[in-house]
Formats: sequence, structure tokens, C-alpha cells
Amino acid sequence: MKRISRKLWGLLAAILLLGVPLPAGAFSDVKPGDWYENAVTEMTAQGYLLGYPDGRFRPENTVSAGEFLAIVGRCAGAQEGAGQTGHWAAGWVQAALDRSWIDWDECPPTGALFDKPISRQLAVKALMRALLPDARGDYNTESQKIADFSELNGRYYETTLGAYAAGVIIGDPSGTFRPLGSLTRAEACIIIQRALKKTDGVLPPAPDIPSGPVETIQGGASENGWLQVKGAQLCNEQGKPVALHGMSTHGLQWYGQFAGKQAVKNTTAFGANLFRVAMYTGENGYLSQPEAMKKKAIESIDAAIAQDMYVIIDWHILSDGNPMSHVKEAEAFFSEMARRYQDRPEVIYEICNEPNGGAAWGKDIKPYAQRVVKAIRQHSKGIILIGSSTWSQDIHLAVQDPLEGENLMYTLHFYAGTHGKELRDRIDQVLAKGLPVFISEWGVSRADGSGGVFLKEAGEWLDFLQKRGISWANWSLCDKDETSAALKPGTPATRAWTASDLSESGKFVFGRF
Ligand code: DCB
Repeated sequence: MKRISRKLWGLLAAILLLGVPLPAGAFSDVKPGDWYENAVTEMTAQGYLLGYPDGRFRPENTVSAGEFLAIVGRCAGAQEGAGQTGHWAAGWVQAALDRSWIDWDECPPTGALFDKPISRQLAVKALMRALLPDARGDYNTESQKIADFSELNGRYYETTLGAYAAGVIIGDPSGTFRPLGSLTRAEACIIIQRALKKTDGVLPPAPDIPSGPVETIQGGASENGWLQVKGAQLCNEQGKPVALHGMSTHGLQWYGQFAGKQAVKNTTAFGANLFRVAMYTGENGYLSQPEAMKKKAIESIDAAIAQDMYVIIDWHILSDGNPMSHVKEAEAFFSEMARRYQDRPEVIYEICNEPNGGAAWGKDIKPYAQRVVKAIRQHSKGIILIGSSTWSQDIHLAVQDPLEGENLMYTLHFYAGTHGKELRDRIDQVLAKGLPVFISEWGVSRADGSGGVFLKEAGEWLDFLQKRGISWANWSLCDKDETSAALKPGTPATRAWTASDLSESGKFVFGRF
């Protein structure tokens, strides 16, 4: 008898240490008759709650952001995401971020807030988004119930009013919500259990997100060789997913000095494996001075090849919004480039930077792309990047009627101060169709190249792209007095750069190569 019970104790201790869900009634500090007993017992039995290794639940302790999001994640049937830190809750916080239950600034994946108390307004938002995303409350009716409604941040109106209307939160006798206050573990259990009951066991469908990060390799052209598109992913010659990161030049006609040997080499020194040569067509660019611009572009391409980088030749249409207006010039130019670089695995062809104005996919851009792709394919099997209407934001329209052919990718351009989730959703739509996306231009500024910088938004974007194994080039490598420029005004192109030469944008972007 003695020996058996000792074995049992050992097993129980092992279960406790491993944090395996315990049978109901297992917590020494949750007693029959406690007001939270039912909620804790039931949710523990369902596997949603884990106690501490010493067998206690500590109901009066303040619930941390990590704890709350982990419980909600389990209740919603989510899988842990790919956490960025070794913290035990990192995967659950990531899962909440991936599903937009919370936003990046509310609990960044870097972990600073994981062990901090979660505010009541944020807890309710995460809970409602996860379990009852469609719950809404009438503003006049519900806000009446909350005596301290004026303390609530407008960002949390929808979810708080929805929670009151659904009965997930029942105003206490004083009628206050204390949006910035914290919750105890027992209180957290109660409101989560109420929300669970309202779902009637029918949980909202899990959003379609990738199951984990795409593991990509970096490295230069000598390591990766000819690139190829497999499904929606850019891969190297061996078929392994690859991610390219680097800078786009500004207009060669204006900032050509930052497209030369030393400038290219400087970006390699900071870890870039991609360089984009933005050859404007309008605005006194190629169409006005074809020989000079071609010479400049070739110099820049050759400098990137010499640094073992992949390099994009960008036909930078902008003020000339419809690529069809100069399709003959484009065919001739790309035909010449593809012949010249037919043996070079480094070279990537971007055939129309940003169609805009009246240019439409079916009528203009697709027929243009078909002609230019054909011209390139006579000489090269290299990757070809294709833009879309509204400054290469309408990828969802392009992929409804995609081009036939191999190694074709669709470009999406974004500016962190202007574009957010609406464009990220389009990317997921396109990936879900099995078509590949390349971010050949993006900025930490607004869409006009100024304003901000919007580093928080840019961080959200880059995390999103990294998770999906998507390559990018940042606008732009120059010292112009605008926030999207990577260099401080007056930085020479003729020497190596240190961190003190970089603008706010440059520091952020170079740090993410
Ligand atoms: C793109 C263009 C790029 C432009 C940047 C920032 O245009 F591809 O050429 O760069 O985004 O606006 C800017 C430079 C300025 C320069 C100007 C004109 O930063 O220094 O003076 O080009 O050459 C976009 C992208 C998005 C949107 C609009 C434009 N948008 N746009 O969403 O509205 O009109 O230039």
C-alpha cells in the first residue's frame, strides 16, 4: 500500500510540474462555495485553465496579459503561434495578434507586457473578438449602464458595448467598468465562462492564417542560384523558400549617386541581399533620355551583381499612369536587358512599377504584361514582377484573371502611414489562391513619401511579411529631405555609412534586413 501511494504521489507531482490540466476540484485554494468555484472547476475540467505547479489557482491574483490571452486562446480552440521570445505565453500572444484579437501596440510580441496586468478594456476586447465577434450593443442603451463610460478609450467602444449587450459583463452595483483597472484570475474566469456559454458551443470559424512562419533562408545569389516560384513562394534553385530584403533607389535621374558601387556595397554591409534600380520612365527619366538612363541602370545592376545581390530592374512608371502608353519602348528595353543578363540568376524584371489613373487590369495592364513577359521569355527564365492598378495595390483584381506562365509574381506596394490591414487582407486572399506576392516597394512614410515615420505600423507590416516568407524592397536609398529616405540629408554616397548616417527610417529598415 505504502509503495503504491508513493508512486501515485510521484505521478501527481509529475502532472503538476508539467502543467497538465488537472481534474476538477484539484486546486487547494478553490473551496466549495467560493463564488468562482463553479467557473474555475468547469473550465479546469474542460482543459482551459492550468494552475500553478504547487496545486494552487491563486484566484485573487491579478491576471496578466499572457495568462488571459492563453486562456482565451485555448477556449477559442486556437493553436499557439510562432512566438518571438522564449516566454511561455509568447505563442498565445502571437495567436491573438495573428487573429486581430489584439493589436501590436496593445501587447507587442517582444514580450514587454506579457507579465503585466491586462487592462479590463483590453481583456474584454480580446475575449469578444475571440469568442463573440459579432456581438454589438446599442450605444445609447449600453453606455447608460456604465457610470464611468467617459474613461473608456473609443477604440474599445464596440467590444465593451457588445459585452454589456451580450451579458458577458454585468454592471456591478456601482455601475462602473474601470476600463483601465485590472482583473483577478477569478474575475477573468467568470467573464470568460459567460462568453463561452453565449457561444452555445459554436465557436467562430478560425480565420484562415498560415499555420506557422515560413522558414526562409537569406543569403546571396552565389548561395541560392536561379530563383523559382513554387506555389505562392519564392524559392531558390534547390527549391527552398527564400526571402530577399533590401533597398530601392530613388529616381536614377535625380539620385543616381545612391545607385552606384559604393552605395550598393553599403547596403550589403548592413545585410541586404536585394537591390532595386528604380528607372523612372516619365519625369525626365528613360523616355526623355533613354541612353543615359539605360547606362546608369546597367552600372547599378552590375554593381549589385558584383556584391552577390539579387537586383530588380524597375520600369518605374508613375506620372505616365498607363503602361500600355509605352508598351513598345518597354518591350524593346526588356528584350535588350533579358538578352544582356540571360545568364545572370541575380536579375529580376519588374515591368510596371505602379499603374494608376485610368489603367485597368483587364484592359491595359494584363495585355501589357503579356507582351513584355513574352519579350523577356525569349531570352530569360528569370523572375518577373507585375504591378496592378491603384499604384500596385489592386492585386486582388489582378489575380482574379492571372497571367499564364512561370516565375511570375504580383507586386503589392504599401506605405505604412497610409495602408494597413485592408492591404494585408488582400495579400492573404492572393496567397490563399496559391499566387505569389512580392513587395517591390514600401515605405515607413505616408504614400506621398513624407509624414511620420510610422514605425509601429511598419513593424506590424514586416512581421506579417516575415511570417509569410514574402520578400521586400524599401523606398528609398537617398538623402532627400523626406521621411521615406534612408539617409540623412547631406550623407555622401562615396564612403561607407555608419548608423549615424541613417535617418529614422533607415535605422529601422536596415535593422530588419
Ligand atoms: C510611389 C512611387 C514612388 C513615390 C513613392 C512615394 O508613388 F512609386 O515613385 O516616390 O510611392 O510617394 C515619390 C518620392 C518623391 C518624389 C515623387 C514623385 O518619394 O520624392 O517627388 O515620388 O516622383 C505612390 C504610391 C502610392 C500612392 C501614390 C503614389 N497612393 N504617388 O497610394 O496614393 O502618387 O506617387
